[in-house]
Amino acid sequence: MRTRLTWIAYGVLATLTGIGLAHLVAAVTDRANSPVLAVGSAVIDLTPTPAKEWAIRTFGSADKAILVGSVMAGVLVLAGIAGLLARRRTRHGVAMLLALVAIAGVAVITRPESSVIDLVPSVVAALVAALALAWLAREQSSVTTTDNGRRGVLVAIGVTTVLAAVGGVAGEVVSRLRLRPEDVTLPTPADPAPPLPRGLDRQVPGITPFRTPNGDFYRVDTRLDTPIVSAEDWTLIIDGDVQREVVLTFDDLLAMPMIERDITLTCVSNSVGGPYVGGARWLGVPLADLLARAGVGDRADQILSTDFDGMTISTPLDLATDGRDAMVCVGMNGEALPREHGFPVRMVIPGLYGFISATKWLTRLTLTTYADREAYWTKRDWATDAPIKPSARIDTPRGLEELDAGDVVVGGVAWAQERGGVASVQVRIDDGDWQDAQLGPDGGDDYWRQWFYRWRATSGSHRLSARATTGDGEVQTTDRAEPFPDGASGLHELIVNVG
Ligand SMILES: Nc1nc2c(c(=O)[nH]1)N[C@H]1C(S)=C(S)[C@@H](COP(=O)(O)O)O[C@H]1N2
Ligand SMILES: [Mo]
Repeated sequence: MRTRLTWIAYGVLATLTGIGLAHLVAAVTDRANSPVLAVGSAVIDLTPTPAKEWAIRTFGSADKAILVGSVMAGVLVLAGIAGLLARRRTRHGVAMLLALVAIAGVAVITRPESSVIDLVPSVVAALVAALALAWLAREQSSVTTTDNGRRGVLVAIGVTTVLAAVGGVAGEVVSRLRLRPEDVTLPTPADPAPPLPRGLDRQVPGITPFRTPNGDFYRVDTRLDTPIVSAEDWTLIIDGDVQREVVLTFDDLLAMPMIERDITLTCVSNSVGGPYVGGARWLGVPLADLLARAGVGDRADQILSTDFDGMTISTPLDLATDGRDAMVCVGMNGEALPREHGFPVRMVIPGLYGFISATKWLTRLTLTTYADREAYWTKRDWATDAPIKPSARIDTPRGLEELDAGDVVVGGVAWAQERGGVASVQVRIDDGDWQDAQLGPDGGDDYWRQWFYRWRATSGSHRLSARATTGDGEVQTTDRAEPFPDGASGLHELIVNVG
């Protein structure tokens, strides 16, 4: 009995060594070719949909781990049998291991768009497992004949164990660093945005660019680091008050029809005239499509979104589902989301400040109530309902700038998301009348608008003010408010000195 167990263990150990090193080789090339994962994916593909849905319902987000675990268990049982066979004749055990790896090879090569190169990890697994078993078998046989044999067996066991562990662990570490933003191929939107018109960027020196480049986009979050989240392991869970829990992988999300929208994001902490606002082109799945998959129950009044680290943001369900372009985004200005801005997946909802809408590194959407669950900023007494307040910002000239008398171009941006966009911007010099500024091109109601005003500056110190009027007819309020608890208001005003 004891020798049988020993041989079973050799079969298992040899197989783990092969699988471990193959996992590492696959991780640096294409993780999907790792033998265990390839067999696991094949099992998923061959499983009928009702069984798949049962597994997701029953195991939730653990379903992938359970699947990989089951495949591993099956493989190791067969590996144990290979070990037993090797006890009589090494080549029978080796043959069985090769047959086992051949299953993985078939799983790899039958994947769509696979090529012979994809078989490399399987070949590595086969070679390493066969050599390891042969080695263990040889050393084991010599134990009975010589006294030195025992040492040889221990060396063989030690070396294979270390190789198996190092391969497996290094493979996981390497693949976690993979599927980085630059590795993602974004899908073509089913519903693309019209081309963004050329802005006033060149015409008005000093004005904010019409589109904010990703590298210049403001960043506001609670983190000290830039989170490294792998798209490979990412899942989105939709749970809580839903008819059925939904679990999606990154590939599942990429396979859904995407919309593309130009949306100006704004932070509630932005003071009047401040820098925490940016305009980008977002690519993502309509939030409504995802919620429809789950089927929202009738108790929920809040979408509680959770990031990869457990940070929570709450969004009023009625606002998120009132027909605005709420989206779960994978792309920003034609690229995968930069890590700073939520890679691999974030929310963007036009018209709501980011702290109640724009969850980065998103992993979970929970349909719940404000009575039941409090998000991070709700606990800190910020508002739960915080539509973006319309605002005009003066970008040029700068406050306290020294100017020459004569023609001065005053310019900036204004935003009025989900309020019909910016209908007009007006400028006032000192206590004069409000004068209409000229608007730049229209990028849609959820996008900001550039504007400029030609001013004949006269000597002396002057106060410049700007205000926006929304497409819905609302004139920007002069009431001053600080950012806490639901956003700053009041006019952007600055003083310039004309020589
Ligand atoms: N996970 C997470 N998401 C978050 C935050 C955060 O702290 N953690 N900050 C929010 C706030 S306050 C804003 S204004 C936006 C800013 O998005 P950006 O950094 O991409 O500009 O992200 C939101 N999403
Ligand atoms: Mo924010």
